[in-house]
Amino acid sequence: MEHLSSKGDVVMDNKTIMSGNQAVGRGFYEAGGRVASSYPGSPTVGILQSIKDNYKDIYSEFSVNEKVALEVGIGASFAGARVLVSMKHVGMNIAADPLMTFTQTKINGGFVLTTGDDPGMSSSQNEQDNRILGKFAHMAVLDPGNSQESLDYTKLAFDLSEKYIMPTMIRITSRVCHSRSIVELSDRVEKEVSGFPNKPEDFAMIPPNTLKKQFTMADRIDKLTVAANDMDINIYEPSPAMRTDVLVVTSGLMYYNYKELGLDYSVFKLGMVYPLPIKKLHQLAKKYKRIIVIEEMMPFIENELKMHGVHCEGKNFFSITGELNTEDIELGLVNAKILKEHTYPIEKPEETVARLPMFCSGCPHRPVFDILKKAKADVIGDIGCYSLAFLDPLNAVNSIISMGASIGIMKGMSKALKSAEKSKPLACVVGDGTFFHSGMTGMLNMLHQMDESENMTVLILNNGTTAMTGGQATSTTKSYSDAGDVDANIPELLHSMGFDRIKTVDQFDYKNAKKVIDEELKHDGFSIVMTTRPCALNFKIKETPFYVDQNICIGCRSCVKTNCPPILMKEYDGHDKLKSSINKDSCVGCSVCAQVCPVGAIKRIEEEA
Ligand SMILES: Cc1ncc(C[n+]2csc(CCOP(=O)(O)OP(=O)(O)O)c2C)c(N)n1
Ligand code: SF4
Ligand code: SF4
Ligand code: SF4
Repeated sequence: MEHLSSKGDVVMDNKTIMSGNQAVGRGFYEAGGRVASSYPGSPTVGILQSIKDNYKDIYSEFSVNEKVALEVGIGASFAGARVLVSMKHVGMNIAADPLMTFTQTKINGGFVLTTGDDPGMSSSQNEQDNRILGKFAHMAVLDPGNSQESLDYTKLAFDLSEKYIMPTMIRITSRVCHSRSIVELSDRVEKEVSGFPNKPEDFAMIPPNTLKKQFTMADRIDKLTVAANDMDINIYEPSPAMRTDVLVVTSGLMYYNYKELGLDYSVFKLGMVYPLPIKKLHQLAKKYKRIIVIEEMMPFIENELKMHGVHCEGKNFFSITGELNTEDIELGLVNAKILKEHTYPIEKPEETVARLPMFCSGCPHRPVFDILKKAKADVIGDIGCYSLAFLDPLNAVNSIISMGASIGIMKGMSKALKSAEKSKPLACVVGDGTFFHSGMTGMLNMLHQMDESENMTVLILNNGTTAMTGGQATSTTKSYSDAGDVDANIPELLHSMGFDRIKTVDQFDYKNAKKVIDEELKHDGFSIVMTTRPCALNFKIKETPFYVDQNICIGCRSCVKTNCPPILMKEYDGHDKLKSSINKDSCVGCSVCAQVCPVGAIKRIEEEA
């Protein structure tokens, strides 16, 4: 018996319980992986984290963005190491430029790219189906449905990558990433790092070389299409009742969700969703009256089958968005008139009190948005914990698109308004993680054709971490804790780019922060304000809490409007009016509420008489 993960999961008879993310990490370890890179994002952040926590011999890094993570991986593969690069689905958009050229080259060490799709968008700004990107990049796409498959497919993906000399993609979904099930472990197989061969025709992608590569890429997909017919992970399960009315074609988690219904139709479970084992499916299609494709999100398998002349149905009956659970699948089959009625029990979710996500107690972002809201500023939001300012009761930002986009969006908006003589002050907010990920280029772009008559303010909320994805280090973490190994100075960086109006404020000095931010919002021209307080949760900040003196409180609710969880209005004996109160256990003592109180009713507990 041994303990495998930092969570203390027990291994017995070579078996343990793992999440899909941990299983991908384990598969990489067992496959002899050497270098892993990633950029944090749900649902795949746990893959690199588990490699970091458990397999110290593997070099692993959270890179500054997905493009760099991919490039680190490309370099390691060129040098002959087995490499795993993981990212959330939208990360593929950032990494697409090197990927679309890398996919033409020869890999040297096996290369696996794991992308986490998020059907239903439980933690994402869009719901893109990366199976399509995998096809676009001429990669084999594997689709695991549970933790064991996540482990096994990762190992298989390395073999395919080396056999067909291509990067291979594992498309995993949120539910598989996060759910835990039994996996069987094997020993690690050591793989040599062969070194970088000096063959520019294979690795330098300029036209004479790239022209040939178009045929190489098409050829390997043709070969894989043939090989797919005999792959163990593409499984045909004939109907136990020998029914020939329906063949269900499905993959990944959808297979297991469908199987919950206990039906006796024939099933074809695809482990590899691109390219399809088309010869086998063609032959089978002849035997069945109807082919029903069950898949989440886009009709990818359905369209592939149709493109190859296999008549099938799918998205007529199943939603094009969101997760498909067993009830949804059954309802789809009722719609398709395959089942007569809906019988699968629909579990009613436990009744809970509806609660919007909100900033933690003492979150350093809160006072910034309180100030921006009071200033009635037009604020363009970005991606990070500060996206929460979009929600009630702050409602302090009015657009959110993608990481780092707020800076360019603000510039475009300002230029358009100016051209119509409708200029108005604009502001945008960006965290340190997002600034380094893709905000810096937007900042440099600001300097081009800078017009000092346009009033724009960039607020950089430097909390020293990538808080929203679980507190991974950024390039400023070292200023706040030992967890960081880089100490980039954002104001100096901006200064060297050519900006001169850069203010740094401690937002917990509320009055001064308000004064500075208000001034910069009013300043006719371009200005930058960087806030300096670290993330309260990640750096476990807990200072002496505050309390409300009910005899001084006038019930004005200014403190409540800062939206800090420990504060609520309540009845006090002997007072008709509701007055504020603070839960001392969850207050971390940031003092912001005390500073907004107009009558000094909020005091530190040590000041209590
Ligand atoms: C392209 C892309 N990669 C990753 C993510 C996942 N993600 C959401 S918020 C966030 C980080 C935000 O960090 P930061 O800007 O420092 O803000 P904080 O959460 O610390 O306030 C990341 C990486 C994403 N949404 N898009
Ligand atoms: S994790 Fe940090 S940045 Fe995010 S809401 Fe909590 S305190 Fe604020
Ligand atoms: S001092 Fe006030 S604002 Fe700060 S954590 Fe405590 S209750 Fe929240
Ligand atoms: S801000 Fe001060 S006076 Fe107003 S409700 Fe809060 S504690 Fe009471």
